[in-house]
Amino acid sequence: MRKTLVLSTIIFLFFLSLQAQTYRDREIVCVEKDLETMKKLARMNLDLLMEKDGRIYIVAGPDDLANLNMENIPYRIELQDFYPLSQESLSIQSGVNGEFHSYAELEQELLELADAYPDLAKVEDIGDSLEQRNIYALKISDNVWAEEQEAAVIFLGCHHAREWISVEVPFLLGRYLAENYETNTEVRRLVNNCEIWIVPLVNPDGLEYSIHFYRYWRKNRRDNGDGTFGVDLNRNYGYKWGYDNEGSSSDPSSEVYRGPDSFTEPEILAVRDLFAQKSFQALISYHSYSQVILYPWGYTQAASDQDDLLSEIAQKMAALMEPVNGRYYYPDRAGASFYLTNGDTTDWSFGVYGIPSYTIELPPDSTLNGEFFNPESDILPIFNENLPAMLYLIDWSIQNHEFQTFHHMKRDRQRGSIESSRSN
Ligand code: 0X9
Ligand code: CA
Ligand code: ZN
Repeated sequence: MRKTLVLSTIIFLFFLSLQAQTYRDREIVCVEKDLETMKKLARMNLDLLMEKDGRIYIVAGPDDLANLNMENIPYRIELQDFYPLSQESLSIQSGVNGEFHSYAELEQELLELADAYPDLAKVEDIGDSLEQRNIYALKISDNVWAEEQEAAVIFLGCHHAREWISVEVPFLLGRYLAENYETNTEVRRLVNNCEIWIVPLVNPDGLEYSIHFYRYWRKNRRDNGDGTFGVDLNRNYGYKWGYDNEGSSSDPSSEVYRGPDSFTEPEILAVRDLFAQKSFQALISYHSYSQVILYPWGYTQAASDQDDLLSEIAQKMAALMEPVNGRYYYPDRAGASFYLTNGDTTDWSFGVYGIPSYTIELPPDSTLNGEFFNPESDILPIFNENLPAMLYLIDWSIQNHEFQTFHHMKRDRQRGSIESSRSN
Protein backbone atom coordinates (compact mmCIF):
# COMPACT_ATOMS: atom_id res chain seq x y z
CA MET A 1 0.00 0.00 0.00
CA ARG A 2 2.67 2.41 1.18
CA LYS A 3 4.94 1.22 -1.62
CA THR A 4 2.36 1.91 -4.33
CA LEU A 5 1.86 5.39 -2.95
CA VAL A 6 5.57 6.09 -3.01
CA LEU A 7 5.86 4.60 -6.45
CA SER A 8 2.93 6.54 -7.89
CA THR A 9 4.28 9.72 -6.32
CA ILE A 10 7.61 9.12 -8.00
CA ILE A 11 5.94 8.44 -11.32
CA PHE A 12 3.79 11.54 -10.89
CA LEU A 13 6.78 13.73 -10.10
CA PHE A 14 8.64 12.23 -13.00
CA PHE A 15 5.91 13.24 -15.43
CA LEU A 16 5.68 16.67 -13.88
CA SER A 17 9.40 17.14 -14.33
CA LEU A 18 9.14 15.94 -17.91
CA GLN A 19 6.47 18.52 -18.64
CA ALA A 20 8.33 21.21 -16.81
CA GLN A 21 11.40 20.49 -18.88
CA THR A 22 9.98 22.39 -21.85
CA TYR A 23 9.95 25.59 -19.83
CA ARG A 24 13.23 25.14 -18.06
CA ASP A 25 14.98 26.62 -21.07
CA ARG A 26 13.13 29.93 -20.78
CA GLU A 27 14.97 32.85 -19.27
CA ILE A 28 13.91 36.30 -18.31
CA VAL A 29 16.30 38.71 -19.90
CA CYS A 30 16.35 42.45 -20.12
CA VAL A 31 17.67 44.80 -22.77
CA GLU A 32 18.20 48.53 -22.89
CA LYS A 33 15.24 50.39 -24.35
CA ASP A 34 16.44 52.56 -27.18
CA LEU A 35 14.91 53.33 -30.53
CA GLU A 36 17.25 51.11 -32.52
CA THR A 37 16.67 48.12 -30.22
CA MET A 38 12.91 48.68 -30.14
CA LYS A 39 12.80 48.57 -33.93
CA LYS A 40 14.66 45.28 -33.96
CA LEU A 41 12.55 43.82 -31.12
CA ALA A 42 9.32 44.70 -32.93
CA ARG A 43 10.22 42.30 -35.71
CA MET A 44 11.10 39.45 -33.39
CA ASN A 45 7.70 38.71 -31.81
CA LEU A 46 9.10 38.27 -28.36
CA ASP A 47 7.17 37.66 -25.18
CA LEU A 48 7.58 41.11 -23.67
CA LEU A 49 6.95 41.20 -19.94
CA MET A 50 7.21 44.84 -19.12
CA GLU A 51 9.22 47.99 -19.20
CA LYS A 52 11.07 49.07 -16.09
CA ASP A 53 13.75 51.71 -15.51
CA GLY A 54 14.37 52.14 -19.22
CA ARG A 55 14.77 48.43 -19.84
CA ILE A 56 12.56 45.93 -21.60
CA TYR A 57 12.05 42.56 -19.93
CA ILE A 58 11.52 39.52 -22.11
CA VAL A 59 10.69 35.84 -21.54
CA ALA A 60 13.12 34.26 -23.96
CA GLY A 61 13.66 30.71 -25.18
CA PRO A 62 16.84 29.47 -26.89
CA ASP A 63 15.67 30.70 -30.31
CA ASP A 64 14.96 34.15 -28.95
CA LEU A 65 18.38 34.32 -27.33
CA ALA A 66 19.97 33.26 -30.62
CA ASN A 67 18.05 36.00 -32.39
CA LEU A 68 19.11 38.59 -29.84
CA ASN A 69 22.71 37.52 -30.40
CA MET A 70 22.29 37.66 -34.15
CA GLU A 71 20.86 41.16 -33.98
CA ASN A 72 23.70 42.23 -31.67
CA ILE A 73 21.34 43.16 -28.89
CA PRO A 74 23.07 42.81 -25.54
CA TYR A 75 20.90 41.29 -22.82
CA ARG A 76 21.16 40.51 -19.16
CA ILE A 77 19.68 37.38 -17.62
CA GLU A 78 17.28 38.30 -14.83
CA LEU A 79 15.95 34.97 -13.72
CA GLN A 80 16.99 35.22 -10.06
CA ASP A 81 15.17 38.48 -9.55
CA PHE A 82 11.92 37.15 -10.87
CA TYR A 83 11.61 33.54 -9.91
CA PRO A 84 12.37 32.90 -6.26
CA LEU A 85 13.31 29.28 -5.73
CA SER A 86 10.74 28.90 -2.97
CA GLN A 87 8.02 29.80 -5.44
CA GLU A 88 9.25 27.32 -7.99
CA SER A 89 8.82 24.37 -5.66
CA LEU A 90 5.44 25.66 -4.52
CA SER A 91 4.10 26.26 -7.96
CA ILE A 92 3.04 22.66 -8.55
CA GLN A 93 0.87 22.59 -5.45
CA SER A 94 -2.61 23.92 -4.95
CA GLY A 95 -3.28 26.95 -2.81
CA VAL A 96 -0.26 28.90 -3.98
CA ASN A 97 -2.39 31.71 -5.29
CA GLY A 98 -2.99 33.14 -1.84
CA GLU A 99 -5.46 36.00 -1.87
CA PHE A 100 -5.67 35.91 -5.64
CA HIS A 101 -8.68 34.09 -7.04
CA SER A 102 -8.48 30.73 -8.73
CA TYR A 103 -11.27 29.78 -11.13
CA ALA A 104 -13.21 27.90 -8.43
CA GLU A 105 -12.73 30.62 -5.83
CA LEU A 106 -13.92 33.27 -8.24
CA GLU A 107 -16.92 31.19 -9.26
CA GLN A 108 -17.94 30.75 -5.64
CA GLU A 109 -17.57 34.43 -4.77
CA LEU A 110 -19.46 35.57 -7.85
CA LEU A 111 -22.36 33.28 -6.96
CA GLU A 112 -22.25 34.42 -3.33
CA LEU A 113 -22.37 38.04 -4.42
CA ALA A 114 -25.39 37.37 -6.64
CA ASP A 115 -27.06 35.54 -3.72
CA ALA A 116 -26.42 38.38 -1.32
CA TYR A 117 -27.67 41.07 -3.73
CA PRO A 118 -30.31 39.36 -5.90
CA ASP A 119 -31.75 42.64 -7.21
CA LEU A 120 -28.38 44.17 -8.08
CA ALA A 121 -26.07 41.37 -9.10
CA LYS A 122 -26.55 38.56 -11.57
CA VAL A 123 -24.07 35.95 -12.81
CA GLU A 124 -24.31 34.82 -16.41
CA ASP A 125 -22.42 31.99 -18.05
CA ILE A 126 -21.52 33.51 -21.41
CA GLY A 127 -19.64 30.54 -22.85
CA ASP A 128 -17.22 27.72 -22.15
CA SER A 129 -13.46 27.65 -22.31
CA LEU A 130 -11.63 24.96 -24.25
CA GLU A 131 -11.36 22.85 -21.09
CA GLN A 132 -15.08 23.38 -20.39
CA ARG A 133 -14.81 25.93 -17.66
CA ASN A 134 -17.49 28.59 -17.60
CA ILE A 135 -16.75 32.11 -18.71
CA TYR A 136 -18.64 34.20 -16.19
CA ALA A 137 -20.08 37.65 -16.60
CA LEU A 138 -21.29 39.56 -13.58
CA LYS A 139 -23.98 42.10 -14.36
CA ILE A 140 -24.54 44.91 -11.86
CA SER A 141 -27.56 47.16 -12.27
CA ASP A 142 -30.85 48.12 -10.68
CA ASN A 143 -33.60 45.68 -11.73
CA VAL A 144 -30.75 43.45 -12.72
CA TRP A 145 -33.04 40.78 -14.19
CA ALA A 146 -34.57 43.27 -16.63
CA GLU A 147 -32.98 44.63 -19.77
CA GLU A 148 -33.55 48.34 -19.48
CA GLN A 149 -32.84 51.16 -21.85
CA GLU A 150 -29.72 52.14 -19.98
CA ALA A 151 -26.11 52.80 -20.76
CA ALA A 152 -23.89 49.73 -20.68
CA VAL A 153 -20.19 49.40 -20.02
CA ILE A 154 -17.87 46.41 -19.86
CA PHE A 155 -14.76 45.58 -17.81
CA LEU A 156 -12.63 42.58 -18.77
CA GLY A 157 -9.86 40.82 -16.89
CA CYS A 158 -7.23 38.15 -17.43
CA HIS A 159 -6.84 37.58 -21.14
CA HIS A 160 -3.32 36.65 -20.09
CA ALA A 161 -3.07 33.79 -17.61
CA ARG A 162 -0.16 35.02 -15.49
CA GLU A 163 -1.65 38.49 -14.96
CA TRP A 164 -3.52 37.49 -11.80
CA ILE A 165 -4.07 41.03 -10.55
CA SER A 166 -6.20 41.71 -13.63
CA VAL A 167 -8.88 39.32 -12.27
CA GLU A 168 -9.02 41.12 -8.95
CA VAL A 169 -9.55 44.69 -10.13
CA PRO A 170 -12.74 44.13 -12.17
CA PHE A 171 -14.10 41.58 -9.68
CA LEU A 172 -13.64 44.00 -6.79
CA LEU A 173 -15.51 46.67 -8.75
CA GLY A 174 -18.56 44.38 -8.84
CA ARG A 175 -18.39 43.77 -5.13
CA TYR A 176 -17.83 47.46 -4.37
CA LEU A 177 -20.86 48.56 -6.37
CA ALA A 178 -23.14 45.97 -4.77
CA GLU A 179 -21.93 46.61 -1.23
CA ASN A 180 -22.11 50.40 -1.44
CA TYR A 181 -25.38 50.74 -3.32
CA GLU A 182 -27.51 51.35 -0.23
CA THR A 183 -25.24 53.82 1.49
CA ASN A 184 -23.51 55.76 -1.27
CA THR A 185 -25.73 58.02 -3.36
CA GLU A 186 -23.19 58.34 -6.17
CA VAL A 187 -22.85 54.57 -6.48
CA ARG A 188 -26.64 54.30 -6.46
CA ARG A 189 -26.95 56.84 -9.26
CA LEU A 190 -24.40 55.00 -11.41
CA VAL A 191 -25.89 51.56 -10.79
CA ASN A 192 -29.43 52.83 -11.41
CA ASN A 193 -28.51 54.32 -14.76
CA CYS A 194 -26.13 51.80 -16.19
CA GLU A 195 -25.72 48.10 -16.83
CA ILE A 196 -22.22 47.29 -15.68
CA TRP A 197 -20.84 44.06 -17.12
CA ILE A 198 -17.77 42.48 -15.62
CA VAL A 199 -15.93 39.50 -17.08
CA PRO A 200 -13.07 39.14 -14.62
CA LEU A 201 -11.63 35.93 -16.04
CA VAL A 202 -11.58 35.61 -19.83
CA ASN A 203 -8.91 32.89 -19.71
CA PRO A 204 -9.80 30.42 -16.93
CA ASP A 205 -7.81 27.48 -18.37
CA GLY A 206 -4.70 29.60 -18.59
CA LEU A 207 -5.11 30.97 -15.08
CA GLU A 208 -5.42 27.49 -13.60
CA TYR A 209 -2.34 26.41 -15.49
CA SER A 210 -0.47 29.43 -14.22
CA ILE A 211 -1.50 28.76 -10.61
CA HIS A 212 -0.89 25.05 -10.51
CA PHE A 213 1.85 24.46 -12.96
CA TYR A 214 3.74 27.22 -14.65
CA ARG A 215 3.51 30.72 -13.22
CA TYR A 216 4.59 32.45 -16.44
CA TRP A 217 1.90 30.93 -18.65
CA ARG A 218 0.32 33.60 -20.87
CA LYS A 219 -1.93 32.08 -23.55
CA ASN A 220 -5.01 29.87 -23.34
CA ARG A 221 -4.57 26.10 -23.42
CA ARG A 222 -5.38 25.32 -27.06
CA ASP A 223 -3.66 22.16 -28.23
CA ASN A 224 -2.09 23.41 -31.42
CA GLY A 225 -1.56 19.85 -32.63
CA ASP A 226 2.17 20.24 -33.17
CA GLY A 227 3.28 19.71 -29.60
CA THR A 228 2.73 23.34 -28.66
CA PHE A 229 -0.09 24.82 -26.63
CA GLY A 230 -1.92 28.09 -26.52
CA VAL A 231 -3.24 30.99 -28.53
CA ASP A 232 -2.66 34.51 -27.28
CA LEU A 233 -6.24 35.60 -26.58
CA ASN A 234 -5.24 39.23 -27.01
CA ARG A 235 -4.24 38.52 -30.64
CA ASN A 236 -7.28 36.52 -31.78
CA TYR A 237 -9.90 39.28 -32.12
CA GLY A 238 -11.22 39.97 -35.58
CA TYR A 239 -10.20 43.53 -36.35
CA LYS A 240 -7.03 43.80 -38.47
CA TRP A 241 -6.28 40.27 -37.29
CA GLY A 242 -2.89 39.20 -38.61
CA TYR A 243 -2.43 42.62 -40.20
CA ASP A 244 1.30 42.02 -40.12
CA ASN A 245 3.82 40.11 -38.05
CA GLU A 246 4.59 42.96 -35.70
CA GLY A 247 3.54 41.88 -32.24
CA SER A 248 1.55 38.86 -33.36
CA SER A 249 2.81 35.63 -34.85
CA SER A 250 1.61 32.80 -37.06
CA ASP A 251 3.98 30.44 -35.27
CA PRO A 252 2.06 28.26 -32.76
CA SER A 253 5.04 28.09 -30.42
CA SER A 254 5.17 31.87 -30.12
CA GLU A 255 3.88 33.51 -26.95
CA VAL A 256 1.97 35.92 -29.18
CA TYR A 257 0.51 33.25 -31.49
CA ARG A 258 -2.62 34.74 -33.02
CA GLY A 259 -4.32 31.42 -33.87
CA PRO A 260 -5.08 29.97 -37.33
CA ASP A 261 -7.79 32.57 -37.95
CA SER A 262 -9.58 35.34 -36.09
CA PHE A 263 -12.10 34.33 -33.43
CA THR A 264 -11.03 30.71 -33.30
CA GLU A 265 -10.88 30.68 -29.50
CA PRO A 266 -14.08 30.02 -27.51
CA GLU A 267 -13.01 32.34 -24.69
CA ILE A 268 -13.16 35.40 -26.88
CA LEU A 269 -16.14 34.16 -28.88
CA ALA A 270 -17.92 34.50 -25.53
CA VAL A 271 -16.87 38.16 -25.41
CA ARG A 272 -17.87 38.69 -29.04
CA ASP A 273 -21.30 37.13 -28.44
CA LEU A 274 -21.91 39.30 -25.40
CA PHE A 275 -21.11 42.37 -27.50
CA ALA A 276 -23.58 41.24 -30.14
CA GLN A 277 -26.39 41.15 -27.55
CA LYS A 278 -25.70 44.39 -25.66
CA SER A 279 -24.74 47.78 -26.74
CA PHE A 280 -21.76 48.88 -24.76
CA GLN A 281 -20.62 52.50 -24.57
CA ALA A 282 -17.11 51.85 -23.30
CA LEU A 283 -14.62 49.11 -22.42
CA ILE A 284 -11.61 48.58 -20.20
CA SER A 285 -9.52 45.44 -20.49
CA TYR A 286 -7.13 44.91 -17.57
CA HIS A 287 -3.62 43.58 -18.03
CA SER A 288 -0.31 43.90 -16.26
CA TYR A 289 2.38 45.30 -15.94
CA SER A 290 3.73 48.75 -16.60
CA GLN A 291 1.13 51.15 -15.20
CA VAL A 292 -0.19 52.72 -18.39
CA ILE A 293 -3.54 53.49 -20.00
CA LEU A 294 -3.43 52.52 -23.67
CA TYR A 295 -5.96 53.30 -26.38
CA PRO A 296 -6.30 52.44 -30.10
CA TRP A 297 -4.82 51.98 -32.44
CA GLY A 298 -2.55 49.13 -31.47
CA TYR A 299 -2.01 47.72 -34.98
CA THR A 300 -0.53 50.93 -36.35
CA GLN A 301 1.33 53.91 -35.03
CA ALA A 302 -1.24 56.15 -36.69
CA ALA A 303 -3.86 57.99 -34.66
CA SER A 304 -7.52 57.07 -35.00
CA ASP A 305 -10.10 59.66 -36.04
CA GLN A 306 -11.22 59.76 -32.39
CA ASP A 307 -7.75 60.37 -31.00
CA ASP A 308 -8.71 63.55 -29.15
CA LEU A 309 -11.61 61.94 -27.36
CA LEU A 310 -9.71 58.76 -26.53
CA SER A 311 -6.78 60.71 -25.17
CA GLU A 312 -8.95 63.14 -23.23
CA ILE A 313 -10.75 60.31 -21.39
CA ALA A 314 -7.44 58.51 -20.74
CA GLN A 315 -5.88 61.66 -19.27
CA LYS A 316 -8.93 62.24 -17.13
CA MET A 317 -8.75 58.70 -15.78
CA ALA A 318 -5.03 59.01 -15.06
CA ALA A 319 -5.60 62.28 -13.21
CA LEU A 320 -8.35 60.75 -11.08
CA MET A 321 -6.21 57.74 -10.21
CA GLU A 322 -2.98 59.44 -9.25
CA PRO A 323 -4.09 61.08 -5.97
CA VAL A 324 -5.16 57.73 -4.44
CA ASN A 325 -1.69 56.24 -3.99
CA GLY A 326 0.49 58.65 -5.91
CA ARG A 327 0.91 56.36 -8.90
CA TYR A 328 0.59 57.91 -12.34
CA TYR A 329 -0.73 55.64 -15.09
CA TYR A 330 0.78 57.10 -18.21
CA PRO A 331 -1.87 57.53 -20.92
CA ASP A 332 -0.78 56.83 -24.47
CA ARG A 333 -1.75 55.46 -27.84
CA ALA A 334 -0.99 51.74 -27.76
CA GLY A 335 0.79 51.36 -31.09
CA ALA A 336 2.74 54.56 -30.78
CA SER A 337 3.99 54.03 -27.25
CA PHE A 338 5.27 50.57 -26.56
CA TYR A 339 4.89 48.13 -29.40
CA LEU A 340 2.53 47.26 -32.19
CA THR A 341 0.05 44.41 -31.85
CA ASN A 342 -2.83 43.20 -33.97
CA GLY A 343 -5.98 41.30 -33.09
CA ASP A 344 -6.18 42.81 -29.62
CA THR A 345 -9.39 43.47 -27.69
CA THR A 346 -9.42 47.24 -27.83
CA ASP A 347 -8.68 47.60 -31.55
CA TRP A 348 -11.68 45.33 -32.15
CA SER A 349 -14.13 46.99 -29.76
CA PHE A 350 -13.10 50.41 -31.01
CA GLY A 351 -12.73 49.43 -34.67
CA VAL A 352 -16.03 47.57 -34.90
CA TYR A 353 -18.21 49.31 -32.31
CA GLY A 354 -16.55 52.70 -32.23
CA ILE A 355 -16.56 52.88 -28.43
CA PRO A 356 -13.80 54.29 -26.22
CA SER A 357 -11.67 51.26 -25.40
CA TYR A 358 -8.75 51.03 -23.00
CA THR A 359 -6.07 48.57 -22.03
CA ILE A 360 -5.06 49.38 -18.49
CA GLU A 361 -1.76 47.80 -17.60
CA LEU A 362 -1.68 47.63 -13.82
CA PRO A 363 1.43 48.32 -11.70
CA PRO A 364 4.25 47.98 -11.06
CA ASP A 365 6.17 50.40 -13.17
CA SER A 366 9.68 51.57 -12.51
CA THR A 367 8.87 53.58 -9.41
CA LEU A 368 7.26 50.82 -7.43
CA ASN A 369 9.54 48.40 -5.65
CA GLY A 370 7.46 45.56 -6.98
CA GLU A 371 8.55 42.77 -9.24
CA PHE A 372 6.78 41.17 -12.15
CA PHE A 373 4.23 39.47 -9.89
CA ASN A 374 2.25 41.57 -7.46
CA PRO A 375 2.31 40.63 -3.79
CA GLU A 376 -1.10 40.03 -2.24
CA SER A 377 -0.77 43.25 -0.31
CA ASP A 378 -0.98 45.12 -3.63
CA ILE A 379 -4.47 43.91 -4.48
CA LEU A 380 -6.47 46.46 -2.50
CA PRO A 381 -4.28 49.51 -3.18
CA ILE A 382 -4.32 48.75 -6.90
CA PHE A 383 -8.08 48.28 -6.89
CA ASN A 384 -8.56 51.47 -4.87
CA GLU A 385 -6.56 53.57 -7.29
CA ASN A 386 -8.39 52.12 -10.30
CA LEU A 387 -11.83 52.65 -8.82
CA PRO A 388 -12.16 56.38 -9.63
CA ALA A 389 -11.36 55.69 -13.30
CA MET A 390 -13.95 52.92 -13.46
CA LEU A 391 -16.60 55.12 -11.88
CA TYR A 392 -15.67 57.93 -14.24
CA LEU A 393 -16.07 55.72 -17.31
CA ILE A 394 -19.45 54.47 -16.06
CA ASP A 395 -20.54 58.06 -15.59
CA TRP A 396 -19.16 59.00 -19.02
CA SER A 397 -21.19 56.16 -20.54
CA ILE A 398 -24.34 57.38 -18.86
CA GLN A 399 -23.81 60.94 -20.10
CA ASN A 400 -23.00 59.70 -23.57
CA HIS A 401 -26.03 57.40 -23.61
CA GLU A 402 -28.33 60.26 -22.62
CA PHE A 403 -26.75 62.39 -25.30
CA GLN A 404 -27.29 59.66 -27.91
CA THR A 405 -30.84 59.00 -26.76
CA PHE A 406 -31.57 62.71 -26.94
CA HIS A 407 -30.25 62.91 -30.47
CA HIS A 408 -32.08 59.78 -31.58
CA MET A 409 -35.28 61.25 -30.18
CA LYS A 410 -34.65 64.50 -31.95
CA ARG A 411 -33.84 62.70 -35.17
CA ASP A 412 -36.87 60.42 -34.85
CA ARG A 413 -39.04 63.43 -34.13
CA GLN A 414 -37.68 65.21 -37.20
CA ARG A 415 -38.20 62.08 -39.29
CA GLY A 416 -41.67 61.77 -37.87
CA SER A 417 -42.51 65.34 -38.82
CA ILE A 418 -41.03 64.89 -42.30
CA GLU A 419 -43.09 61.73 -42.74
CA SER A 420 -46.23 63.34 -41.41
CA SER A 421 -45.70 66.36 -43.68
CA ARG A 422 -45.17 63.97 -46.61
CA SER A 423 -48.30 62.07 -45.87
CA ASN A 424 -50.19 65.35 -45.66
O1 0X9 B 1 0.61 42.74 -25.50
C1 0X9 B 1 -0.51 42.81 -24.98
O2 0X9 B 1 -1.45 42.10 -25.28
C2 0X9 B 1 -0.72 43.85 -23.88
N1 0X9 B 1 0.41 43.89 -23.01
S1 0X9 B 1 0.76 42.62 -22.04
O3 0X9 B 1 2.05 42.86 -21.45
N2 0X9 B 1 -0.28 42.56 -20.85
O4 0X9 B 1 0.70 41.42 -22.80
C3 0X9 B 1 -0.85 45.23 -24.49
C4 0X9 B 1 -1.89 45.38 -25.54
C5 0X9 B 1 -2.04 46.80 -25.95
N3 0X9 B 1 -1.80 47.02 -27.33
C6 0X9 B 1 -0.60 47.45 -27.84
N4 0X9 B 1 0.42 47.69 -27.09
N5 0X9 B 1 -0.54 47.62 -29.13
CA1 CA C 1 -31.05 48.51 -14.71
ZN1 ZN D 1 -1.68 41.06 -20.79
